[in-house]
Amino acid sequence: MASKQVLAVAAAAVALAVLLPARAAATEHMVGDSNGWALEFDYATWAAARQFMVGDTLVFKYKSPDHTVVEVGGADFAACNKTANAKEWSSGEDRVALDKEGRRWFFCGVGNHCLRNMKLKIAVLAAGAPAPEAPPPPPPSSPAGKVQARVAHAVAAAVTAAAAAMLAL
Ligand SMILES: [Cu+2]
Repeated sequence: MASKQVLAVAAAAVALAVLLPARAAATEHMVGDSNGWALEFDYATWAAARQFMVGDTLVFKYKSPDHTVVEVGGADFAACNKTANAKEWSSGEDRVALDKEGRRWFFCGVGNHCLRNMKLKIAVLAAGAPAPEAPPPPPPSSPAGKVQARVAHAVAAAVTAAAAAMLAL
């Protein structure tokens, strides 16, 4: 029956799509997450929990003109020194493309906000940089391993069915 064959092919396609690892896409980093770009937030800890890659984007969200985003070099960052030629964003939703590898330093250019810790330092990794090693698959005796084995078995069955269906067409 043709509809059965179509179902088998569809099932195999779905199973394969589920199992194929998602390709890492460019990430949009909302600086400070729901806190946005604000005073009294620990951006060092926020940044330490993330990986920034070439092609990603930083989004600084805040109420303009309460804050701004200034980009400087490392020494000026450490000293909260807004240099005359520093790049400064002030839209309230500033998008900064991470278009090159290396360190980037940002702080708020308003008042003493930089001294009040409104500053962000990140390291941008090359787009092709290897991701951290994935943990080894759990042994088949663990519940997760059993589920994995069952899924693999179902996929194998679906693929076999699909192949048989295609041969029969
Ligand atoms: Cu500010």
